[in-house]
Amino acid sequence: MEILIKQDLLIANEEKANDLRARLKQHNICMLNLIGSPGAGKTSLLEKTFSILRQRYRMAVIEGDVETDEDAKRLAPYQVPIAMVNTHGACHLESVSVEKALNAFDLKKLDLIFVENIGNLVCPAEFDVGENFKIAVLSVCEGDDKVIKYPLLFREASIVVLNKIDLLPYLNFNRARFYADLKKINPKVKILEVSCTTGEGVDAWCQMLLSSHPINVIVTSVQ
Ligand SMILES: Nc1nc2c(ncn2[C@@H]2O[C@H](COP(=O)(O)OP(=O)(O)OP(=O)(O)O)[C@@H](O)[C@H]2O)c(=O)[nH]1
Ligand SMILES: [Mg+2]
Repeated sequence: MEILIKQDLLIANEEKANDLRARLKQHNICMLNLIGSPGAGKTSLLEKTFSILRQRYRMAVIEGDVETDEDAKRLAPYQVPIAMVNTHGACHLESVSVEKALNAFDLKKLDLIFVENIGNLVCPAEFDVGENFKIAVLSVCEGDDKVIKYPLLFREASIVVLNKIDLLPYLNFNRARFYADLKKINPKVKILEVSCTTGEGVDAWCQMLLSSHPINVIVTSVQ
């Protein structure tokens, strides 16, 4: 057997992601890739963000899910353009499906695009989808050991949003350990504690996105 073409899928994904980043840059758009376990609070964070920032930023969301339009329906009331991607089994988004989603938007009318990746703490971190920054969303319910057990995402993330802090009194989540592990593998990471239920910390998250163009804000805050 003679193999004429052997293409590394990860390389092909990366090349496409670089093209997407360049295209977004032409439009001065920042794209943030939200990654976290099922139920960590990615959609809840988007709900809060859209309700606070939609008058100030022209935002859109690429809503990734294995099946259903449940999350897209939750975000519909905020009147932000939504492109839904159902992977029908795949545990992460790839740049080729993000490209199709981007084609659904009028990029001239956007400043900020969120990608809600498939609920999964492992695979989405391996695939560049053309984002400017990866944002890890972890809820305190998942435990303080997740940084060392699933290091890739926490190493790659520019920001870690620690969600559900309203539940801390009922859990044995060790904040000091979580911070120490995170700083060890990613010294520049910015950590934001929030509760999407009580709203605590959500202003700080929005303020960070607001202070100027998100690309500048995040780059500054992680240096
Ligand atoms: N107590 C508490 N519950 C929260 C908080 N944020 C989200 N939840 C709840 O956690 C559940 C999961 O939240 P989602 O926002 O759907 O999580 P997700 O990360 O989008 O989940 P997938 O899309 O399935 O990966 C929902 O019932 C939320 O109401 C929080 O800060 N505190
Ligand atoms: Mg969701």
